[in-house]
Amino acid sequence: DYTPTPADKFSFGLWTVGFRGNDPFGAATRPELDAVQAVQRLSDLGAWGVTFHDDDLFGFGADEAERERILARFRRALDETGLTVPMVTTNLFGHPVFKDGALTANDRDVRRFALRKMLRNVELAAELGARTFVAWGGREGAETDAATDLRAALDRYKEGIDLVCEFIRDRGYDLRLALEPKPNEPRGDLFLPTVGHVLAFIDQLAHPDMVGVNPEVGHEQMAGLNYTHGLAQALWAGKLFHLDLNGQHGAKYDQDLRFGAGDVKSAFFTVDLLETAGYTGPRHFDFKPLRTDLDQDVWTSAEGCMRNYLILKDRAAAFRADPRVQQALHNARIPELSQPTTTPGEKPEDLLHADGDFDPESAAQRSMHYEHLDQLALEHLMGI
Ligand code: GLT
Ligand code: MN
Ligand code: MN
Ligand code: MN
Repeated sequence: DYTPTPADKFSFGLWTVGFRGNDPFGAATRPELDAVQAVQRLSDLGAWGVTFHDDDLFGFGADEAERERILARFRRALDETGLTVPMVTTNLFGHPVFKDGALTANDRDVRRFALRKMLRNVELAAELGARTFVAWGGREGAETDAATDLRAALDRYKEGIDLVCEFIRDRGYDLRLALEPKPNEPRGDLFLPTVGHVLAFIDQLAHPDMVGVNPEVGHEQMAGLNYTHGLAQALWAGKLFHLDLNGQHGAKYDQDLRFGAGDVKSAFFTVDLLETAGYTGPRHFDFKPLRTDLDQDVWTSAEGCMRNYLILKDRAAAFRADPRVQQALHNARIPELSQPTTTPGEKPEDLLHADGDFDPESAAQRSMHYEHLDQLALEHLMGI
């Protein structure tokens, strides 16, 4: 009946169910949500984990005593519910001090402040047993290329991430970083805009093994890219450390719809990939309940994320198990793609002179039968 349990490893950001509905054109439509209440409600719904920014929990200016008090209360709620904190992240975008970025701000004092905020939050993440530390460069970017030095910005981005890794190593924490790409919004152009950019950036780092990607559905789709392909390449590179599931309708502002409410066919193949590729990490939702909706409707939205994942998991499994699909996959030569292109021991020199009888004209006459295969996928998705 698609009721989630902690074994499904569903997690939610405090900022998701806690989103108050403010947007660039209008004020909040919902009251503040207490973090302890969020933990309890999420646990009641069958979630496994809760994640947060430092500022979601404490507020930007909280002093040590205030932090301790809030943390004690939060920990009690975690203990009572059994909810885990698999991931923690840092708010380096909300306060006006970060108006020109954090790790890549032109103002060096701001960069040093941002790093201190991050290191402090790494301590908290480790203290709470989180295994992943997400870094979304929300304000790392520009509106005009006159206002930055693009190559220096990348040097500073690397310096910042390297320093956080060094800190984690020095402290001996069991923590990995996951960088979250986004092409734009709130800046005109953000640095590290897509999964591919992040993967290439990681190669330049001092400790590439400690750093992976946190791909978000909507962010790749805002760039017109195929989210499932991005996930697959991150998995292939051993870099899918975490992910943000939500919904988006094409290239427009970041919608952060509940998971499934967007490109549902893409969501079907995303779940199919995660469930067949052996991804064992959190199924983390980063969505914003519609600002038209209040009270219980917020929780209906959270529940919808999990239900949609479980329904799609069910549909994808049915698709894979269907003998007609297996035949169609065979007819489409999918298993053939797993065969290496050369035979063992075959050298380029051998290949150059091989297959003398291959006729490209007749090979071009082989239909791939993808229409039928795709129709079967759609019918399973639609529940026929
Ligand atoms: C913010 C952003 C998300 C990021 C969060 C982590 S904050 O809500 O829109 O995509 O994942 O910093
Ligand atoms: Mn306008
Ligand atoms: Mn996100
Ligand atoms: Mn988003």
